[in-house]
Amino acid sequence: MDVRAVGVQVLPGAALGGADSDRSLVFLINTWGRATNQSVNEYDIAIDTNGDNVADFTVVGVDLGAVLAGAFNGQFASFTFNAKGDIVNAFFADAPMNGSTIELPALASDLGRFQKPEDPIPGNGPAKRQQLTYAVAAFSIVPGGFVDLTGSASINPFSPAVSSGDFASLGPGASSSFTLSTMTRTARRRRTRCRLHRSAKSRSSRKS
Ligand SMILES: [Ca+2]
Repeated sequence: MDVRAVGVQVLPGAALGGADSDRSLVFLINTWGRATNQSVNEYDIAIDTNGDNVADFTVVGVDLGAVLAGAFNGQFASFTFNAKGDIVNAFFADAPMNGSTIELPALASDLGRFQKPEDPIPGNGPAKRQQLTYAVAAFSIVPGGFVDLTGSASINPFSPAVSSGDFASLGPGASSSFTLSTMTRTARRRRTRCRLHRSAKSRSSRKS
């Protein structure tokens, strides 16, 4: 259970039964080694939504039976907990046997992220407050004793820097195409300038 890479896939809200205005998030963890069944491990994704470096939600990949019935049953699930430790939502995880990839679903709305009106500057996208920061702590349950911690990364579910999660159903011989969207360097610079402008503005308003 040595974590190799972590990322997030953003899908339409409907993919996880959410509203069109919501977003389905799939946290993906890849490990260097493989597990016969991922129920021998637990993966905690600490999610900070207000930038104070304290987790406001935790998406936990863990054995379903262990959480709901107090006995392991070999099915891997994704639970979203709030800061009080209450279960907000749960989904079956995708964690193939003998595999090294764990996919943990969660709805953006369950993490307190909702679509907001566009910023007043055209093309600047939704406000930065929609961003969430995540980091992974992986624990070995069997044999136990191993812990792996990652650094953190941030994503805005409503305005990710790179599009992801495109898919299509194809009949025999059919084809389809996708448009890959990335935030351009100009857009990133424009957003940064906007933030700097706002900080300067809030500093000057505090002085007055
Ligand atoms: Ca926080």
